[in-house]
Amino acid sequence: MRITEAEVIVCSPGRNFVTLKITTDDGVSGIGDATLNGRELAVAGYLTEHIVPLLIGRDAAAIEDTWQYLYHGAYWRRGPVTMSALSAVDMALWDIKGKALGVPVHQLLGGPSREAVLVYGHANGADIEETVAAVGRYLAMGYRAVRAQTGVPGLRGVYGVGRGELYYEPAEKGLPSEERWSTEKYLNVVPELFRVLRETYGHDVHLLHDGHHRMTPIQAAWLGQRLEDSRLFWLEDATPAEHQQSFRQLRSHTTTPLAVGEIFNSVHDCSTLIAEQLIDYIRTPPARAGGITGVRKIAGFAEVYGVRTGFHGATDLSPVAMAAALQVDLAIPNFGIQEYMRHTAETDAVFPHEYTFAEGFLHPGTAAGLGVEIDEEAAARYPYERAYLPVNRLEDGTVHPW
Ligand code: EZ4
Ligand code: CO
Repeated sequence: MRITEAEVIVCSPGRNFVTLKITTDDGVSGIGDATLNGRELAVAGYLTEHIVPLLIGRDAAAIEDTWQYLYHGAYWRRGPVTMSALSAVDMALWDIKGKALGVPVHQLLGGPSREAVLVYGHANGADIEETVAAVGRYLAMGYRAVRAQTGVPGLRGVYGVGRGELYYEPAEKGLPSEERWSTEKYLNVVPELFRVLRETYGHDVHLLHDGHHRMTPIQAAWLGQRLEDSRLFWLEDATPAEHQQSFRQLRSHTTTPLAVGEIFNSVHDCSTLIAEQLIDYIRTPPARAGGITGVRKIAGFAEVYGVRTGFHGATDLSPVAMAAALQVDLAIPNFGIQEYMRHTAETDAVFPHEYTFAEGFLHPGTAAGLGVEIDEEAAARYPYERAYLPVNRLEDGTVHPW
């Protein structure tokens, strides 16, 4: 089964997506997600110019060999552009293998370890009252786990606070917008938000929160301590993710469970975090880690140290990435939770998929392969539109992690 064609499809059904479609001489084709929010065309160019020529004529069944060839063969390994490109190739090859053998990919990964995949949804509001109401709407839809993010008095455009839709889309068309930030103001509201949420909904729902890399380790430690009685499922990206050593300090101060890793690309980015058990959940998804092959290396390493997964699943990960994540989630022993931000109807129409939501769980379905397709005619109706994530500044104008 030789690869005869590999095509990069860029489309924008409400937001930009980069998809790789690989076709074999048997007529089987598979798809992978190569979207890197705000840097989409870098990955598209990397694929078109440097990867596609290497794929033509290769054995589509040799997934691990192709992963090693592209990872080590580049010499310039790791990094988000390289690894997003590799992720797309790898997902497409697993999709092909599943279709060729007539089984869903989770059967190739050892079969299901659970009946369905626990997911969390995203509630947000302009203030505590609105956010509490938004959490109630998610619970009414059947969610058992909800991430809560609230606006902060005195700050405009806070991360995680959208327009009250089921999806939250931070990327904006055109050049980057700028937001203003104060960690001190933020810390004034977050403990109170979770106190009110527990008072309103009790302890029989999982609550999560994303700090989005904005606190110093000692600020994060303060927040983690204040949140202990609210018993969060996790506090995510409490402090900038590239400082693995910061988590030693944070971990020694709080029993609030910690999650990090959506911006990581390999096990090397989280080896200290995992081996020293400084985190509870690793968030690096197949779309960032070099596909299913790459994320299995991270998940396997994490399993050894009792760290569970909680893959990133925001709207900038296409339904193709979500389908791939769900195949892994269902199969691995150390699954924890899956982020699930619903896509728009336009996106779902371009990427028809088999996964379904019921009572707070997703199931990847039993279709052969990943269980997702791309409607190329529909995709062609939505050409790429330049878009960026916002840039963040402190109140005095200093650039701060967004
Ligand atoms: O900001 O995916 O947990 N989810 C997140 C996301 C990220 C976006 C960046 O593209 O942090 O909302
Ligand atoms: Co996050």
